[in-house]
Amino acid sequence: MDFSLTDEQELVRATAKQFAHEVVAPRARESARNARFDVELVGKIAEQGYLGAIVPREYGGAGLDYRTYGLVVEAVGGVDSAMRTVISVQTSLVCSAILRWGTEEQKQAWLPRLCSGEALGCFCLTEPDTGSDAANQRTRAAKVDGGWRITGSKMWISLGNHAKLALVFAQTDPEKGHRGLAAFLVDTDQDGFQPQEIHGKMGLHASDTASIALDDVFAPDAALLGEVGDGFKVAMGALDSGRFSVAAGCVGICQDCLDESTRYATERRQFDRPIASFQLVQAMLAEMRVKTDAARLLVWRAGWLKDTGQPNTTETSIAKLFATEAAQWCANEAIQVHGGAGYVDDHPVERHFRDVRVTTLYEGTSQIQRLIIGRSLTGINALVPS
Ligand code: COS
Repeated sequence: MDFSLTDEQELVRATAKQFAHEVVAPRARESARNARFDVELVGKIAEQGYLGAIVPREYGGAGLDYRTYGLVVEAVGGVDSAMRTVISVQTSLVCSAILRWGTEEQKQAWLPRLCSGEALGCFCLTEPDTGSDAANQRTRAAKVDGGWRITGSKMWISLGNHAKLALVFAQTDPEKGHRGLAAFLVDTDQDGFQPQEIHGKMGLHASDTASIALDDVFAPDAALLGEVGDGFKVAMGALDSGRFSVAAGCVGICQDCLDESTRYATERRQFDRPIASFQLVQAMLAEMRVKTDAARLLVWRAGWLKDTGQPNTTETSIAKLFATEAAQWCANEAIQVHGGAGYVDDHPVERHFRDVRVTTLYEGTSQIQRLIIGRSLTGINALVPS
């Protein structure tokens, strides 16, 4: 693997960093304080081409490879995880699934609108009683004339209140287990699609998070993504992309914690000298640097595997596990370096500390990533009784 970036990657990275610092960062604190999902800013992110970064240009996307997409996600994730979540969900969970499984008609119908930001998409897998055990969907899809009727409830759905398109997973035949699952491209204007905002989150206050009731929602036959029975693979494939995106966003958090802590430690004086001169503070900065570099290299490796068409589920889980845990650690240490100043939102590390907490939970907990890595080593699926 070549670690040097191409001229194009350098340019995309520099542009994304500038956009993140000049356009996204100045709005992040107020949006978080007011728990405001910044629709206008989502539009600006779309104009940059970031909502369909990996979608080919023929469908309205930016046509980037995964490594370059990761640089964009890192840049935005370094200043605002709520807006980074929009990119991750729209691009990795929804667009990637349509790209991989969609018919030409489905691609033409949705990808240009998703890439331009005209429509937002949400990924409806998790349910109140179905989290890690994703195959165990309680939502049911029943065949009717011309389509399907879907009934159930979904939980923790990012963009669920604003989405025009919902990628909904449902069970068509409980006896078949994960092989009975199907994925549907549901228009959220359909009767019976009822999202409700979730309040009281620890972080990601500026992110739109919904619970969704599906009450006999109609999806025409043309809305089926893949075949009946493909649903679980649609979900897992999308999560391979989504986990990459979360990991890249967490590299951004690591880097920002390091940058902010280094700046603060250099300016802040105690005992007549900058606190950066104390070895114990330098040790914290050094450890942050090590974790940031390691997380970034793991993300780049996963991206390189994706770009070269190689299997990457395990390496993506390794990147997601390491980068999310590293980002939590860095955010915690960054507050330690900032002292009392880090406990209020004058400094972004306060927001990073709250926002990063969900990253070891969503798109597969750290425990699920370890199970995936463990089974790749042993060939034993710990979830199947032996
Ligand atoms: N890509 C494509 N197919 C995959 C896949 C992947 N990454 N991972 C698994 N599959 C396929 C398997 O090949 C298998 O196919 P067959 O039916 O042809 O044999 C099928 O899916 C079932 O796989 P598996 O036996 O591994 O399923 P398990 O139920 O044992 O475990 C885990 C799956 C635990 C890995 C999965 O449920 C998971 O990732 N859970 C976490 C869910 C999650 O991330 N939720 C967050 C929601 S988004 S916020």
